[in-house]
Amino acid sequence: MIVSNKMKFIIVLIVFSVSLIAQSNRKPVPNPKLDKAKEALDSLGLPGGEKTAQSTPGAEATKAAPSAESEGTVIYVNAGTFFEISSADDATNVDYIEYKINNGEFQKYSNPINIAQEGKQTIIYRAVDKVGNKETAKLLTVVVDNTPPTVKMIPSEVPYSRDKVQYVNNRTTYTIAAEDNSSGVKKIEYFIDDAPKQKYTNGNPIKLETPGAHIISYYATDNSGNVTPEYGKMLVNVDVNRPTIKIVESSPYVVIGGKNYAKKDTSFAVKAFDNESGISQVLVKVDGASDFAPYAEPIVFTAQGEHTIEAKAIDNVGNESEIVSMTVLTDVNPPNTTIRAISKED
Ligand SMILES: [Ca+2]
Ligand SMILES: [Ca+2]
Ligand SMILES: [Ca+2]
Repeated sequence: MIVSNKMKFIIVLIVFSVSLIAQSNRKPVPNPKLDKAKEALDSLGLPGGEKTAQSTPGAEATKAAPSAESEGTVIYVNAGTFFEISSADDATNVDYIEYKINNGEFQKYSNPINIAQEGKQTIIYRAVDKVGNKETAKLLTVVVDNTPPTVKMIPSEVPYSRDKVQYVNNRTTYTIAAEDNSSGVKKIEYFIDDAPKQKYTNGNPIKLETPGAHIISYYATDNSGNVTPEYGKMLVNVDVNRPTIKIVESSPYVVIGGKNYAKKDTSFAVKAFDNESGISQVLVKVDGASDFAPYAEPIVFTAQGEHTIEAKAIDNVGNESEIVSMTVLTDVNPPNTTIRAISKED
């Protein structure tokens, strides 16, 4: 799926005059980057049919280095970009085109230029006609960037790892951040499972509400067209199910007058279940306490009378169970037995 941008062959046309002639077999392919380059060239204010009147040898030395202000629009390219220079003359034809990269020496132009070295570079170029008129040199500033952006995903809550599965709830959101030190990040894209890719908008984190396992794949493109070669991938399992919970007595109740009595030494265990992220906390409220407290071990009542237990559980991604409760009567007092002597006549 990933096409290395180094594989892309892009020709940027640098046009000296209005006579744009396709001289090369290398036809520019329709490409946004090419359009961008053309826009950049347009913005450099390319004159039509310009022909310098200057013919004094040696005078070009000062003209060959335009001032920093004239660097104009910077275009971002990568090592797969080629620059084709063409020129036309209104009378005596072009003798030759020459160019130099940065502070190098002028050299005759023959084939499209490729700059492999990363960083900001200038291409200075001009042509000379058959009678020796030397064009005022022009300059194009390019930033060669061959390094793709780095990209990372930041979930709003840290997923809970259980048996090598990362669990999240359906309230978690996902922010994607990309960095590029050279040409800058142009766009971030992502797709969920096999759905079509979407553009990621900063400040608008991704939501994942459908229960079950999902993969968010994400990557970024820089202004030179370099794409993160290996997509970032976030594998999560969305747990939307509340835990289940129950209170279990250690012995069956004794029912007297329609009321449940606990047998002596009966204990009450709270049991919670969650098949996905698992149980994080079990909380109980005994005999109408004001707050829930962590449940540690089975509860035994030692005071005579009515008792209540309320219990709830929370799973590892924060889903809370419903609250279950039970009421029981305890009788901790043994019977009181008496004996008396009775006469046979009675
Ligand atoms: Ca880059
Ligand atoms: Ca759950
Ligand atoms: Ca009793």
